[in-house]
Amino acid sequence: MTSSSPTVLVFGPYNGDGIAELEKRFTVRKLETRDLSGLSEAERAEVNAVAVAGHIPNSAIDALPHLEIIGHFGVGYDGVDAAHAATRGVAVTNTPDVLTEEVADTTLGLLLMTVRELGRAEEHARSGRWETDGAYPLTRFSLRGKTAGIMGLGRIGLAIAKRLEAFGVTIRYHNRSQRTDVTYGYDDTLEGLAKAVDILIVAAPGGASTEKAVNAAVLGALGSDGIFINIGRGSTVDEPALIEALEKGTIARAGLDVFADEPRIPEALRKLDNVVLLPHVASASRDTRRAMGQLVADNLSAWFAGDALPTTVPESDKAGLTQRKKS
Ligand code: NAP
Ligand code: 8YV
Repeated sequence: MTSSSPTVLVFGPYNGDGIAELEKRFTVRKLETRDLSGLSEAERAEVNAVAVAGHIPNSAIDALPHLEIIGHFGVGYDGVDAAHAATRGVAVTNTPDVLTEEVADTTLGLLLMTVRELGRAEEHARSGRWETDGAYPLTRFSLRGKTAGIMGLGRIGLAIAKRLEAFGVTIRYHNRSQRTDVTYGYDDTLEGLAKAVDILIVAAPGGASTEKAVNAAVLGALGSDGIFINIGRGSTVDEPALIEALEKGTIARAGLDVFADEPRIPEALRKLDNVVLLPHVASASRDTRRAMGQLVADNLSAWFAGDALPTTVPESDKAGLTQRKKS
């Protein structure tokens, strides 16, 4: 890219195809760690945009004097304080829609692994135990006749619901507000939803409004035959309470793609055999990650061209940061 093109700082680990896409359009500087101390004052002053997957602290936003926009690689932008960015006139974009179907597919995979023990059954076949020990035991659970409750019936929640309908599962949901465009049963509290269903699925964003929302009371309401699935954010669950519920049989099983302190998963959780653990892979196909990287780059291109941003977050919309002011 020409030296006159805007400078994009890739802040921390980032998808390889996404970096290649940025390099086609911008001057790119990569920072493997989430730490600006390696950049001189002059180098910080060159940065016009940040591309980040996950967390950027406010101190880093504040330390980049010519920062105009942050392109977040991921739809859930709880790692970026977009309201703080707005106070500095910095727009924030995310990557909705392009990952919705992939994440919903993975959720169904995780649900089936959890309910029908497919990972353990596969291991039974692979290890030769089928031949030595006989058939894998019948599973305690089946999807037949079950009701699933979705916390967060948004883009991904709806795509999960559509798939569950095809599986013959009845659907209920809890959002902060009832939707007018669906006929699924609505519960105005999470505990109420947990009480009404066999399977509780979290597809809501992280952040303050959902922090530890799935707590001991919610898990108690789900009950001893209850199944819990989380593909939203680990912060939405009180993880010690979940571990205790799985250990004591307060709920039956869980399938988790996200954790409170990734990539660390508590030992107590890893040793339980009534939980299925995935390493945050719901959107992790090369095609989908490539589409996400493209959307980050498209947002940055639109900004520097003075065009309307394709996918701003609500905090930026509220601050009127949807298009670069013509100078
Ligand atoms: P979305 O379309 O904005 O949907 C979010 C839904 O959550 C909305 O229906 C919203 O409804 C509801 N919600 C928000 N705050 C809530 C609260 N405090 N209590 C209850 N419901 C609440 O977002 P999306 O594209 O479906 O993505 C959802 C989330 O999935 C992301 O934010 C991200 O955290 C997670 N995700 C995870 C992966 C993964 O790899 N595991 C991949 C992609 C996304 P109301 O506004 O009416 O409450
Ligand atoms: C991210 C995600 O891609 O989009 C989200 O909210 O959680 C994933 O799709 C993953 O966190 C990598 O940044």
